[in-house]
Amino acid sequence: MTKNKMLLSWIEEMAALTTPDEIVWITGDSEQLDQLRQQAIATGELYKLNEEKLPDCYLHRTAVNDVARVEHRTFICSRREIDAGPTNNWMAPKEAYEKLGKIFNKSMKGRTMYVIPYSMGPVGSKFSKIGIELTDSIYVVMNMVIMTRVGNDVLDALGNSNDFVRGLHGKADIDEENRYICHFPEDNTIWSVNSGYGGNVLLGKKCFALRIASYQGKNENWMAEHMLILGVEYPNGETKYIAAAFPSACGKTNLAMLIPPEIFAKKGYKVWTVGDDIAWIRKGPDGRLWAINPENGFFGVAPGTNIKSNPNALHATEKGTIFTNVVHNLENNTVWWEGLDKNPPTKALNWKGEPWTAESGEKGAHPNSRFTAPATNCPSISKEFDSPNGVPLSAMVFGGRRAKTAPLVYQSLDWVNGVFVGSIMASETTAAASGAVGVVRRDPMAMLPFCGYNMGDYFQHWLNIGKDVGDKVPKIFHVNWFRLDDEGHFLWPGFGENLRVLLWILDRCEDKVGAVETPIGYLPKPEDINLEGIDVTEETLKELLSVDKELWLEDTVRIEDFYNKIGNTVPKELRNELTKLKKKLS
Ligand code: OXD
Ligand code: MN
Repeated sequence: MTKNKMLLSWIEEMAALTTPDEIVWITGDSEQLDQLRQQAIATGELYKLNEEKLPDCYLHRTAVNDVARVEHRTFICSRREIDAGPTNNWMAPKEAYEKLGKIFNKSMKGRTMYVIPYSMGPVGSKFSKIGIELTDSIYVVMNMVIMTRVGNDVLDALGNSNDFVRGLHGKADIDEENRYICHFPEDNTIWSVNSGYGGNVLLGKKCFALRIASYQGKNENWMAEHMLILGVEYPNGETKYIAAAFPSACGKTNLAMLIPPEIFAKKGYKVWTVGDDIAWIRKGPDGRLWAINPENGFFGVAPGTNIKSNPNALHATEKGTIFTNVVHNLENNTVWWEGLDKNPPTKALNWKGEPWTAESGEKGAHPNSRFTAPATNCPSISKEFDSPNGVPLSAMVFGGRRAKTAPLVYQSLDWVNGVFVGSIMASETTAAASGAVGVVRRDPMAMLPFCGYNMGDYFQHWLNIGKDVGDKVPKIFHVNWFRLDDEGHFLWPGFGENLRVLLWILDRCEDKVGAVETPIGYLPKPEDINLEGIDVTEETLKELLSVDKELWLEDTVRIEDFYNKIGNTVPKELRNELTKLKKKLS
């Protein structure tokens, strides 16, 4: 298997702690995976769905107390508390190892420990990093096989190197009171215990590819970001790439898999999906920033996904997919969720496995129910998806859900101002339909729950990258698809029509169109957003592009509070940007 002494001795140590009956190395071989699936089916951990309608697809139900990421149980265990910073939960490494060590102690007795060698990014690419996850869950093995590149070739690529992330996951008793997701950035280590839910246990995703990787990126001069990556192909065949960060539940997967409106499709525009959640970004040989999607699949939210909202995502789930906490349609042994279609099954089990009908008035699928689908299933997957060199970024986009404050789109003045724009990102939490302005949650670069170190140092890292890359940096923009009129209606149709905004962004990157300078940055001239074939009047567009100085001034107060909460690690340059903005607004 491997002669890597560091790896073997670490596994020995973890096995001595958790005392599994057996240790099984995941080779990537399909026969082995088949065997494990059969085993999981026999114990009820996986349920095999209709082979004709959903080939190679399975249903899984988590424990009722274990349905989402647990931010209050997620810790950054750096040696110094200041290095985790005030926006993260912190525990001293010694305390964390001791506390979790007691919970892990003998926790795999009577179970098997699976050793999953996985690569984040194409195996062998200079962007890529290797992790080893030890777990007692076949569900985790099956998900990791979809979400990452798993198997013996990863061990070959690792060789005798010590450069791998050590992940230990144990289901233990799925006890909420003793659930911990601990990250030790200085040790390249993640320990996760007492959960079986995706985001807490698929250690390659948020734990490694964002929290640990953001720390690695700071030390190694690259970036790990909570960003989708998409390519816009022009009728002449040229493709330009955009990376975009939005807080959870703002439609990243939908944007990444955008279907061009017919009027653009007819002209020959296409949109290609490189990634829907995470981007690893570094300077390429040409001096520009290049990005890869380190994942190999989509761990998407099921409810709301349908043939209209996101046909590409829906098609991606038609084979080789694991569904978690959705409705089990007993009529034909398939799955269903709210928002899939208007025909809920009449004979069905809800996400808890109880008999359920839509008439009960209760939701059948858990709101955070998920599909784990291979990226290659997605009809819009980019031909560069597997490229070891990644794709060059023309633009970076930040966004949030703001009823009134942020315009449809604006461009930052330069890189430093763009970092400022990312650092003040925010989203409103309440339902938009009522028209009420919701509770604003600041979520810089959509990284608040995912940055593995001090947020102020993270801002500084962005500034450093800008200095290093110089004038070849991508241009930075902000979008808001969720602007409301005074009656609480969305002003912008969203979905595929967002391509119109992306095209303006790319035109700006090429200096093809002018702009209007405002206190917050450059806004489109209304005539530069193509409204051909949609029901958006010029008047509505003007409203979408308006900037209410009073609201912005109010916002600057909250931004200052937020900066003060982070404290004196916030770079001086960003404080200067805030001062300049205030001056321009008043
Ligand atoms: C996710 C999230 O699951 O951001 O991707 O919460
Ligand atoms: Mn995410």
